This record gives sequence, C-alpha cells and structure tokens, in this order.
Amino acid sequence: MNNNAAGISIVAFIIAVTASMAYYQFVYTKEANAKPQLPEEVLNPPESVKVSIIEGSSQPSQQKNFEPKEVRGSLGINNKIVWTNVDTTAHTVTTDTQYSDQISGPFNSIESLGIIPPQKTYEFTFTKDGEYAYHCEPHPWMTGKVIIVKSFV
Ligand SMILES: [Cu+2]
Repeated sequence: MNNNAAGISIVAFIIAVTASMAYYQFVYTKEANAKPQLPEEVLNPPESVKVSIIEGSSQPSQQKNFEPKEVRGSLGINNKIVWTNVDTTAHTVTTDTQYSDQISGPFNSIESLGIIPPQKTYEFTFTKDGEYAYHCEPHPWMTGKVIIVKSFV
C-alpha cells in the first residue's frame, strides 16, 4: 500500500465513524427520548378524581350532565379521572382537540372501550399538565373540562 492509498483509507474510516456516530445521536437518541421516563406516581397516581354522568344527561334540557363540569387534578397525586355513567343512556368522553396523551394515548372513550354503557366507568390518566376540554359524541351539548396542574410537593 502506498502512502496515498493509506491516506484515503484513513479518511474513509474517519467518515464511516463520524457517520455512525451521527446516526446514533440522531436516530437512536431520538427514539430513546420518544417515550419519556415519568415518575411511577404520575403513571399510577395514588388517588383519582371522580366525575358522574348524571341521570337525564341525554336531554338538552338537563343543564347538568358531567358533574362536576370542571375538575382539577395534580400530577403524581390524582391525575387520573374516573367517569361513572349513572344515566340510563350510553355516553362518551371525547376530547374536543384530538388530544392524545404521551402514555395513555387518545383521550377518547371511543378508542379504548367505545361508548360508556349505563353503570360503567371510563378512566383516563393524564401524564402532562394542561387543560383538556371534552364532550359527549352523541350529545354534543354535554361538555366538560379537566385541568391538570403540576404538583409542587
Ligand atoms: Cu352523552
């Protein structure tokens, strides 16, 4: 091997190493960061907040439907919301904004269990703070909001 060929192969080697490091940084670390590492108490909060879908909710004249209309939860404490359908009609809990949680997936009962039959519950764990407006798909006058805040413990 003459000096020229040796020089070219060293350059080729350096390019190959640089390319694989760039690949590692871009592709591998991007994938590793895709699913965030979250505290166990955020993934499985010790408490939950309860919302009732009250009797008569399928009637537009019933002003109360999701009760309470607005609920608040703290990350790591009670960022899980449980809706119980105590009406005699099936309902849904469906995001107004196509919101999909980084861990729990789409905020929409239709995605996980379909409609919520009478006496059944739907639960959703929000792993990020924010305001989440929702409604009932068959009865769009039924609206509610979940507010999730960071806990400062
Ligand atoms: Cu409904």
